[in-house]
Amino acid sequence: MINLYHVPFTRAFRVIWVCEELAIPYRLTPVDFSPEYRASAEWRKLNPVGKVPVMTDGDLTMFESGAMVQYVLDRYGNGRLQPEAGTPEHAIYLQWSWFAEATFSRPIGETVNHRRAFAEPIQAVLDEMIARARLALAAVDQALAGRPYLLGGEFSAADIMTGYTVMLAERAIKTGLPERAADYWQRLQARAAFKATKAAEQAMGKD
Ligand SMILES: N[C@@H](CCC(=O)N[C@@H](CS)C(=O)NCC(=O)O)C(=O)O
Repeated sequence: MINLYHVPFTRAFRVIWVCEELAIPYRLTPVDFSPEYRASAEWRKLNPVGKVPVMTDGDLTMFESGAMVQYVLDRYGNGRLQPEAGTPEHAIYLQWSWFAEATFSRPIGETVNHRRAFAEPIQAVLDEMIARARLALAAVDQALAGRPYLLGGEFSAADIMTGYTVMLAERAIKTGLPERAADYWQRLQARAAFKATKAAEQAMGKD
């Protein structure tokens, strides 16, 4: 069974969400998110740079949330939530999935790291990162013109990858989401699988 080492509000959210969309069973294992534990040899064996999440499935152990989502789709998805590999539609699906983490999440995550690393954060550096996040958000907003989801009429895992980052952006960018991105975010939150993901996070550690 898929096992996710997870801390609420962090990136395994994407993997839980894809499992919920596909109705695949999974287990959540809480992780001590302290810098000390994440620097420990025990955790570095699972994630060599000391981040979360980590996923296991039988003998397989993985880090990188986007790669986990893709693995779950390819192994258990039966063609759901992504276009057929090798098609132009799949290329655009990959584009948004990678964009979500490599370009959009990156400056947002770095604002968190910067604040944690420096007792006196440099405002100009934070402003530059937020400006890059706003530009990425504007690209998402533009892509949603006349369509409910990034690939058009159908929800895909690219919306899971991007939806998580929109959630981060909403918190980081104090000026609110642009109109189409705001509607998109409402649409994503209304999904039963999104609600089940939130509920699974909330239930963590309570059993
Ligand atoms: N690209 C990685 C990013 C992982 C990441 O930055 N995780 C955050 C939590 S969501 C973390 O562990 N932050 C602590 C740190 O960077 O020291 C992924 O998608 O899995």
